[in-house]
Amino acid sequence: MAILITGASAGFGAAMAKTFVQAGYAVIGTARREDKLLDLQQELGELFQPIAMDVCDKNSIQAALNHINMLPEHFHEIDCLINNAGLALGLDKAHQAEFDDWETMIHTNIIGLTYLTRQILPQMVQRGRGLVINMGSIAGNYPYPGGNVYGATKAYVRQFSLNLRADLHGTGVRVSNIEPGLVGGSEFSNVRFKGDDERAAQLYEHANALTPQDIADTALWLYQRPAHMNVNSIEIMPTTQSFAALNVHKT
Ligand code: 8X3
Repeated sequence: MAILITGASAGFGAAMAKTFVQAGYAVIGTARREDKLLDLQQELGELFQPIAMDVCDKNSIQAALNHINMLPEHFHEIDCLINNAGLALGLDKAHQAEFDDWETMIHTNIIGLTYLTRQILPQMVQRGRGLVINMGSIAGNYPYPGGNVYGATKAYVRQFSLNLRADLHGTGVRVSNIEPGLVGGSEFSNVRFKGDDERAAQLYEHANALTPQDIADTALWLYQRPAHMNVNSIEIMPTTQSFAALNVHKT
C-alpha cells in the first residue's frame, strides 16, 4: 500500500512526503522537477519513490501510472491519493488578469486533479478502502479581491470532493478536502507573484502563518483516522488570520 502525492518537489508536498515516510509509509512523489524529487529521495531513502509527472498532461499522468507498476510491489496499490499539485498565478483584478494564468490554474487545479482522481478511484473502490485528500483552500470558501479564478478552482475542488463522497457512498473509500489559509514557507506566493520574492516575503512578515508541516501533519492525521471516520473538509487558518467586513463603495 502506498501514498501518492502530487507536487511533492517542494512546499506542502515535500513536507507531506517526509511526514508520511517518517511515519513508516511507502510514498510515491510526483512533480515536474525530477531533480528535486531525486534530492528528496536522497534524504528519505527507499520508502520514497519519485516519478516525474506533469499533472497538466494526461499522457504524462498515464506514463507515471504505468511506471508505478515497475516499482517494488509494495508501491503498486495506492491507498491514499493526495492531490496536492496546484498553484495560484497573479492577484490582479479580473479585468486586468492574464488569461493564460487563468488557463494554467484551471488545467492544474481542476483538470489535472480530476483526471488523476478518475484514474485512481477504481482500484480503491475495488479494494473497498482508500482515501483521497484534496488540497482546497480558504480561497474556495471566501471571495477576496484578485482571488477570481484561483478561488473558483478551489471552490471546484471543494464541491468535487463532496460530490465524490456522494458517489462513493457505501464503497468504504474516504474523501477529505483540506482548506488552508495563510501558509508560509512554501513557494506558493513566489509563484503567485511570478518571482517577486520581496512581495511574497512581505505577505508573511510578522504574520506567524501556518507552515507546510502543519498541513502535512493534518494530512497524516486524516489518513490515520479509523476507517469508519470521514472528515469531509477541514478549514485551517493561522490564529493571526480571521475575517474582515464586506466592502461598501460609496459614491
Ligand atoms: C492559499 C490561501 O488566502 O492565499 O490557498 O488564497 S490564500
